[in-house]
Amino acid sequence: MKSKIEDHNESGNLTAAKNFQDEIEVLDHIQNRVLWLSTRMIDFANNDRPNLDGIKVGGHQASSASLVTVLTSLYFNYLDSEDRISIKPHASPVFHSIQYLLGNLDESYLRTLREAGGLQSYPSRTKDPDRVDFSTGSVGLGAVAPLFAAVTRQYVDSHFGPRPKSRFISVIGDAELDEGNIWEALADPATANLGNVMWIVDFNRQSLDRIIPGVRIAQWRAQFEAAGWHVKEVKYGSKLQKVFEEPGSEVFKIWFDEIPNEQYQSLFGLTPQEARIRFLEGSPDGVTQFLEKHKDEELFEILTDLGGHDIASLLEAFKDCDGVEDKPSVVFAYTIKGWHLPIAGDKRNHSAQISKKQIDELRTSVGLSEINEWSKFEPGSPEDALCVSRGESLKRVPKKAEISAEFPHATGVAPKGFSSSQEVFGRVLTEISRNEAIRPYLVTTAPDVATSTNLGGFINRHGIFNKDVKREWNDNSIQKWIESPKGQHIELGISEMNLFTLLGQLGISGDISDQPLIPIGTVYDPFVLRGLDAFIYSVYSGAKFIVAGTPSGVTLAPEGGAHQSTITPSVGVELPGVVLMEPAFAQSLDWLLCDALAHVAGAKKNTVPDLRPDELAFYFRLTTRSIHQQPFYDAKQRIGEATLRSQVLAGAYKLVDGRAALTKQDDYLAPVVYLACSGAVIPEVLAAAKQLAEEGVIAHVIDVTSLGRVFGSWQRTLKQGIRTASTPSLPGVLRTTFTEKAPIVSIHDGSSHAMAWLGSALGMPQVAMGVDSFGQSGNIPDLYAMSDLDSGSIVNGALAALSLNS
Ligand SMILES: Cc1ncc(C[n+]2csc(CCOP(=O)(O)OP(=O)(O)O)c2C)c(N)n1
Ligand SMILES: [Mg+2]
Repeated sequence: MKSKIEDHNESGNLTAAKNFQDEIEVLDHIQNRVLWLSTRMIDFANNDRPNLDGIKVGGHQASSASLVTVLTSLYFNYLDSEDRISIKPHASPVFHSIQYLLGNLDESYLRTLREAGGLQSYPSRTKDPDRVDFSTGSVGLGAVAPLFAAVTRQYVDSHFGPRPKSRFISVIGDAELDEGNIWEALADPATANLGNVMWIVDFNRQSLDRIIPGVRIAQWRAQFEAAGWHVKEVKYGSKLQKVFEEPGSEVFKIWFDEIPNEQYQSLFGLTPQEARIRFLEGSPDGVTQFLEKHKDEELFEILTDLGGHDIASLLEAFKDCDGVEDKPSVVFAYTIKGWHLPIAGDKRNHSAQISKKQIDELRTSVGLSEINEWSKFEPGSPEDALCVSRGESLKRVPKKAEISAEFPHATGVAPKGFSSSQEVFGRVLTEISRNEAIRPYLVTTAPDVATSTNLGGFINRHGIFNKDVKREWNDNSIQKWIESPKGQHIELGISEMNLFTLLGQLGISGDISDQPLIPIGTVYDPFVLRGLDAFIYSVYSGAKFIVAGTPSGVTLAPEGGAHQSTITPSVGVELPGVVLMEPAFAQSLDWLLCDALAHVAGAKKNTVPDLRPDELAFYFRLTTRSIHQQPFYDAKQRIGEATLRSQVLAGAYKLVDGRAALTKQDDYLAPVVYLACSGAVIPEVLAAAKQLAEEGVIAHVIDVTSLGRVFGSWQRTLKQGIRTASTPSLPGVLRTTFTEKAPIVSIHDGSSHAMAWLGSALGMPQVAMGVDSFGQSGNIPDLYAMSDLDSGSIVNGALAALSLNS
């Protein structure tokens, strides 16, 4: 893909060179307008818009100015409609200004920065009015998203035929490189050799608090190169380059490259005369003499002429990266934080805003007045013509790609004796992949735990994705992991951040690569928290996927406290867009998983109760603990399959009817208690229910298959009550399971807190039992006993609940 500048250059004649110069001039005018609009947009939000709460609105004029040249060069010359780009969070005003000039955003939005329903503080796929490819905000995450989008595209091209070529671009802040997830992403073999990836680092040598100490470029360069990246520096603007061509300039260049960041940055706040003295402090012999011929003002211009603000140098560097097709590229664009603003280079400029007087001066300097300050370029001007033509050529026609397969209610994997939810999860996946209408869209991934989370069966059948066919050196008849371009499992190294980032990109593949997929990831449940930031990021980005956290709770008992999870249910319940599922029995898991697969696929048929737009990611919290399946079949016999299925999908059903279990006496006299539980701890609960029945207590056992859905339903009816100032009605799932007024004991192999709200919903006393301290190595009975989750303690919990009710 050639840039227009490249065409000019290649023609190699004077007219082309003149055209090139003309175009640079037009781009220069555009970047000045972009600088104005982005600065004023922030100024307006803070100073002109009525402020109702007295809180500073904020916005980042300096961070935005830093990227004005880079983003102008990209959007008004380099990018193609197929390219996908992630923008540094604090440059969102620049992005929106450009979208406005390109004709993709109405003028009125320019006055809505950081206003509810207006332009978001940081680019947001789901909340901004203009098209954002990748959300950014939590630094580091948006930076790596395009890298994993490129992995996804490689997968899509390989399985569904090549899409039109895209370049995956990240424009990131230099301090973002401090985030560990960046280096985890680079280190993973899955992200290697992607020639269509380019990162542009806004190398302004400043973070939020400070000037970044020392000179770090050598270290960054070495780290990128070690990861197999092509590294390009755009350090010098044309004025500097010209001086470096002068004889005797070597010593000046050496000092310019070696001067510490802090010393260099301090130049910006000085007068030209002071700046010369400061620059020369500590310089080697010869620099002072070499620079004598330049007057102070001229020298100041030279010293502050960095490549990241030189359009031609930037475009040349991007072109150079296009030529490198076998590895990702990173461009270090040396920039000035606060470029062309009075706060340029100031170490305190991160949140600084220029004054009204300075705004007025800036407005005048770009040839605008208060009357036309938000205008686009004069119709018919070369700038207007370029805006219009670039707007046209960057238009993207979304392709409507859908998965039209019909999904079954169940695969029929229904073991009769003992089985664990983790094992059944693997079997359901393998089974559903026999369906040829569904199989092509399934893609699994795991951070080095595929075998231990039961993905082995699926991988044996469908292989590992590798863009090249790999020879199998060990002939293992049990584990056949064939690597090929048709493999459907993407194996990752141990990085849960990479897992959730990849799931997020696979989950928006319908949008980014015009091919929806059904992504499924597995991870040890305690390490969900290790990838939590990327989990949140992916769901905030609107990605749909399934993830299994397994094993969970303290059931990985011998592995000790570091491998046991307690607070993950709360994460699953509380994260917007995430549905926590914790089915204990095989058939309930089969129903829920088939339903989740259909939902992620966007299939309109067979989803119960209906399409649920607020459900994006399905988080199955599973276990390796084998439990006997018979109690579930007994419940099915009692309730009927269709009703039971709809209750399981809604999130809860009555596993044991305490009245039916009570045989010895008249039940109308007996006390009633609800034992509400989820997952692995069910055998202890059933044993407790039996003991209670023997003691004349009616103990109903409620198996909560999806705490997420039950909580979601309750929140909906509660909010409805609040909004209409009426008594909240009980959601159907709670009405059909908790049919009588009775105290509740919740029992969970997780923090007691996650289920502790049930009593308030039902208006009854509750005793919440769970795991509220770090575990240790042991066996399940020992660890459950330590947390009072053994059957005897549960009986005592029930008696406590009854006494609270008396
Ligand atoms: C994960 C995370 N931690 C902290 C912040 C707060 N923060 C916002 S910008 C910033 C510094 C960014 O510096 P850099 O990436 O170099 O961007 P610049 O403003 O210099 O362009 C910090 C710490 C954040 N947004 N995300
Ligand atoms: Mg910076």
